[in-house]
Amino acid sequence: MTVPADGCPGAAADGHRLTDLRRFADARGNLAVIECGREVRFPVRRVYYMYGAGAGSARGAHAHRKLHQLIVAMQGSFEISLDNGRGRCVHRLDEPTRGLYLGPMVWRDMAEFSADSICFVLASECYDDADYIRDYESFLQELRG
Ligand code: T46
Repeated sequence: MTVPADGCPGAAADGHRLTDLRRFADARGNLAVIECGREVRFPVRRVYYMYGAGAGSARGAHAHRKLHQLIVAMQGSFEISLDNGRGRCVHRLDEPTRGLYLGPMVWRDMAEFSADSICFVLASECYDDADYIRDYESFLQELRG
């Protein structure tokens, strides 16, 4: 699958987008769907999830050079702060039917995890440590090209 420049239907030029997932509710409960070509427009090559957050846990503090991801709070809640070098914003994820698409070159910091939180992530590539930028000044320098 070719990843479009935005990586996600309607993604803003700032490299991220909140997207509502399709939900099918009936007497048995709820079923939510993430389908390649619809909710995500990147090939899903990896799935990972974080759970068991301790009080005051902080994660992230990096950007990715090439990776596209969709992040969902499958259970509980957490905050994710985003910075594309031109502006910053904070999102609280607290619904299993809301996904946050993150494209390349967006700095992210995650905090305020509820103890029951499960942060579920679909990623466009297998794990590659070389794709991470973990120093904020280096991130800004790479953005400036
Ligand atoms: C991201 C945010 C939202 C692996 O071996 N394979 C993997 O696929 C991942 C994701 C991690 N790891 C190892 C690497 C580290 O030794 O797991 C350890 C913890 O990873 P990290 O410190 O990168 O975790 P976070 O929560 O800071 O960041 C993760 C993702 O790495 C990152 O891509 O965008 O979640």
